Amino acid sequence: MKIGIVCYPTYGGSGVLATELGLGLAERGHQVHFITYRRPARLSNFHENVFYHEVTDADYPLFEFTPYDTALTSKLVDVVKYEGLELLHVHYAIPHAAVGYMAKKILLSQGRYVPVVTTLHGTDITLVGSNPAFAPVVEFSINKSDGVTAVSNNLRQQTHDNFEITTDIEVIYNFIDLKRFSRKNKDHFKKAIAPDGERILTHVSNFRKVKRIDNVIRIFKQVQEIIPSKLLLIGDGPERRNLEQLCRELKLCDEIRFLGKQEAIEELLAVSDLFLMPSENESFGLAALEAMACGVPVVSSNVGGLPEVNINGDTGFVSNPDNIDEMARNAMHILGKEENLQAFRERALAQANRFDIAHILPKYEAYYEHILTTAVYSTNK
Ligand code: GMT
Repeated sequence: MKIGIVCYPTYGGSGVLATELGLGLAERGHQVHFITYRRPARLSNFHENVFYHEVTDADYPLFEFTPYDTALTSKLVDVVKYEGLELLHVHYAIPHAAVGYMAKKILLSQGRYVPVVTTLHGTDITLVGSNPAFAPVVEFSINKSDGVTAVSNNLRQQTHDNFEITTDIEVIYNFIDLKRFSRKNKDHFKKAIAPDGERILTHVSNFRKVKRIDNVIRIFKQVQEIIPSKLLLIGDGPERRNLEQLCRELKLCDEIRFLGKQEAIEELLAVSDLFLMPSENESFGLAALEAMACGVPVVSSNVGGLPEVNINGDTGFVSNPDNIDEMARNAMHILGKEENLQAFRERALAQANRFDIAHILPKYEAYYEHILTTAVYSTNK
């Protein structure tokens, strides 16, 4: 099959998932065309079945805001036509679902039909999508997609709660490639980070408010008062300056390392003992799943799709987002005894195995087939 994938190329779950999906499809013999404004972070190596089309800046002195949506639409029309794409899969509804719809209509006016599948990732429905500045377009373009998937049952439900949805939403969970995350021996990293055998707690995100990294630091503060430990903060974003300030105020600068954006996350997860994700909002929590794939238990909030991924009392614990004390107690329960930690590690890994690419990717292939056979050329969508 020839598939076009539209996503954000930035450091964020939807882009990571879309890129890994494209690479996985290419491995299985599909031809995959990524269409976006920058080469996605995880699309670094050459693959014979992978193509990349950059949406170049359509800038002009008149524009205060570059009309990216228009440039992306034109690029989609072009790539579908000249590369013979059979299906467009757009990740993150804003603005991609509307852009996909527009491209489909332009192509239809030229006698060519390409169905559009939209994958909802989270804030495109919750924080951002429900904002009146976007909501009417989000609702319309979801309903006009030929296929819609959501990354958790909770996100599917939230979509129904927030919008008038007239189309079916299929839940296809996010996935990881367990082979990539299988725990590597990185003892030299461990020695460098925790020279006296301290426990290593980790958080990975795009450092936005919704991730509540201030609470990561506050949970860690309680833990390290009882259990010698270090905290790795991986990623970067708008909250970083405030967080560095908080570390100084709490006098934790020697125990916390800001590592910035990292490509080989699996090497850092390989030395981690616990992953913290106290988010205010999280439709799935791909970063938590990546940790579990390295056998790292998770202490997280209980919002959104997190309880579908992190099983309370089994792969870690879930709590109300602001219950820092409970999250700190749970972290200490896991880290306090070696046998506890080992048991949580094993169960986290077993749970991650259920989300392996080998199980999930065929669900996307089957869904594409279903859309291709049911969507009709003269569709009113
Ligand atoms: O909104 C974000 O945090 C970024 C967003 C993205 O598109 O990168 O993340 C969302 O999609 C991920 C991949 O499906 C999910 O794992 C995250 O839980 C989700 N984030 C939120 O819902 C806050």
